[in-house]
Amino acid sequence: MILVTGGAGFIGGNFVLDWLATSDEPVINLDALTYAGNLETLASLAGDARHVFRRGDICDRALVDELLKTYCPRAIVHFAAESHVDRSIHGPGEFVRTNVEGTFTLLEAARAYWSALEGDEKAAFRFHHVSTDEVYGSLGPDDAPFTETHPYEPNSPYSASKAASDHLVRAWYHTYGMPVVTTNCSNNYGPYHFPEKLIPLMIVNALAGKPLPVYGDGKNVRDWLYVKDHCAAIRVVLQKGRLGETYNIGGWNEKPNIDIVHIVCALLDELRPDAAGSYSRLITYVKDRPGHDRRYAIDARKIERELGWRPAETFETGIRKTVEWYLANPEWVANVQSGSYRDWVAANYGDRDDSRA
Ligand code: NAD
Ligand code: TDX
Repeated sequence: MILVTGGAGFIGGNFVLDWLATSDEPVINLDALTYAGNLETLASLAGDARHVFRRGDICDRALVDELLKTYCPRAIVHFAAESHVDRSIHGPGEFVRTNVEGTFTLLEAARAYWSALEGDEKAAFRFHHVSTDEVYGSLGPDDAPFTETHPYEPNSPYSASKAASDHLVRAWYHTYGMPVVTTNCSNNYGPYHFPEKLIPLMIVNALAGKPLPVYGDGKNVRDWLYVKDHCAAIRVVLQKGRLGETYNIGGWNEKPNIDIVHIVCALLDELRPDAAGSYSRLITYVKDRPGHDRRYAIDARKIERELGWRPAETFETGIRKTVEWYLANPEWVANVQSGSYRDWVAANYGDRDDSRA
């Protein structure tokens, strides 16, 4: 049994689906179901006894203690977070609460649980912290990609809160000897991505004939990785990553945002032609994001060399799969956009907790 936090979100949801497709080891999935948590992503697991879902907050120490005591997981894979940079600019408090306080609460609960384990069970336990390349700050055009020893220079409330959580995890290793590993991954894309993020937003807006908002000059660079490659990397690190280490995960796929938007438009032109002409006509330059990091790029040589992980998808194959997935799943998108997936949560969990959305 493994305990996954945030397993109803984009990457956590893909991870749970992938995990149960490749292993019979059960998952206990702890997720608060904020605006970003969507159990429709996990609908294919209905009735599957290997997946136990528990709605709850990672800041709730009593609940985390209860789950650890009841299910005795051999590992915790910690995805739960507030994840959207623009939201962090307008409301940083929730980012500090979930990303910093929540990680602290999990670490303390895990430490108490792990301390009481014995023998092989104690030796096998690990706490895997899922983090981001944004903690390293912004690169200039000629700078080398981020390695694991790059200084931390977070610039947004989101990246600062993730950096703080990374530091807590590191300290719990050095101070208490907790068996932790941290991974710092580049921008993910793929199925079940909430359409507030660049790639899904461009797909759904284009299909609706709405403007495609590009921040600033569109030349900010992100390094893109297909979400299932990230999930595979986490599985490998969980299996054989060295304790106390950090591993960067990325696919060597740097691209300016405007190029991404053109690629999405070209795929839609091919797969769902619009009588009004190319979707690129909808591109609209808008005001820049405050403190917008110019460039991220991941040097993934450590995980490749030490653990033998390599991405299976190129950007070309991954982005085609992604656009095809959104075209094939209009209901998932419509339910997210209309908010009706929240009603499903209310019907199944007895309340409509939008206070933290
Ligand atoms: P997401 O926003 O799609 O999902 C986050 C999930 O966490 C949601 O299901 C939400 O309900 C849950 N959650 C939020 N607050 C919670 C709380 N207090 N208690 C319990 N559950 C809570 O995020 P994502 O894009 O899937 O990111 C997952 C993790 O991966 C995050 O830690 C993020 O920092 C990291 N990451 C994301 C990317 C990316 O490109 N999306 C890249 C690198 C790292
Ligand atoms: O409408 C938009 N227009 C636009 O130009 C949006 C939503 C974004 N952008 C730009 C901003 C970024 O340069 O596109 C780039 C990608 O933006 P996001 O999708 O918001 O992702 P980013 O800010 O790079 O952060 C993402 O990757 C790292 C995730 O949201 C984080 O959780 C992860 O850690």
